[in-house]
Amino acid sequence: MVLKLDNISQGGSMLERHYKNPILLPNKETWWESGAVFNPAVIYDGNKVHMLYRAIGEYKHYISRFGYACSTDGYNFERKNEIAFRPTEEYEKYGIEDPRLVAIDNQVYISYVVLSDYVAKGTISSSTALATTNDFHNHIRLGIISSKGSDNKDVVLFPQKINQKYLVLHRPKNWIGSKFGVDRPSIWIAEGDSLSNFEKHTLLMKPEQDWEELKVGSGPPPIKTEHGWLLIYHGVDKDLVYRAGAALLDLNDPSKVIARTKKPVLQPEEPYEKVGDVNNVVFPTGACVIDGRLHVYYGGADKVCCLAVIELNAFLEYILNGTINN
Ligand code: BMA
Repeated sequence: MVLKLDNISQGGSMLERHYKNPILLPNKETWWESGAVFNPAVIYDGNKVHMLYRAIGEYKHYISRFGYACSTDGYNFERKNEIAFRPTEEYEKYGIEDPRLVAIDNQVYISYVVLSDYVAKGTISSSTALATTNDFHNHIRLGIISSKGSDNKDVVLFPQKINQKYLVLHRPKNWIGSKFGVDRPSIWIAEGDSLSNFEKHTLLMKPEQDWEELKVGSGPPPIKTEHGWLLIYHGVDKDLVYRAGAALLDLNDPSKVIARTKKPVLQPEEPYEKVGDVNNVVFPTGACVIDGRLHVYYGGADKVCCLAVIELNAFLEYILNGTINN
């Protein structure tokens, strides 16, 4: 494994983009995904990578739906023509966005952003809802799980209970100010006896570097490794450039951050990350480990789905050492 250290020291991306990028493009043949397909969630069942991705078919209302695609090699994806998950509830009226997939006790859960207000009103407040599925086409909705009025996105569940509790990471946009001990939107951790009611909210990670100056939010659900829970997250700088960073959380007490990269591990460099519906965005939302290689799935410029890969062990070492030596 050759780490692209020169590239990193120049502020480049450490994760290696797949040569087939973008791995999913808008499909002009299908109205609901003709405009953009991005921010993909994945789950790997040991045989296939299942993907739910956000799709845009029109720009007047910009309402998102989810499509489904699946792959046996992790990068050639076969998609279905029909919509996999569409907004039907009042709280989803103006779209469902940015799915995250996780399996807990062999049950697949989808956490996803819901918009109940028309985006163009300018006073959008986002919530996050949860659903289960057994086939990625039929869903059982469990309702909104984010705290009322918290304007919450980037809500991800841990794939198992820890100390008998379910754990969640979330990014309440308006939990800022002296009462919250943080002045910009940050990543919080909370626990619950059920998946619908979380408590003991604790600040986990706030913006620290220039590249994450405006806000940080979780990417894919954390992945369990021997060195801790691996969290890929995004940071937004003052020019609204979205980059990705990585952190390791303590295995038994994930409210403890044991390491965090100072430099981004992926940042917009390729044309499909620099130019799209929103320019200069890499937005990781899915991850899995296949044959020891971490696969990170991300949206490029709110337009296409992409993949970047790295040897998991080398990456963990980098996160641990990078933090210590920097
Ligand atoms: C975030 C989310 C994502 C989007 C990103 C960049 O706030 O809305 O869906 O990819 O902004 O535009």
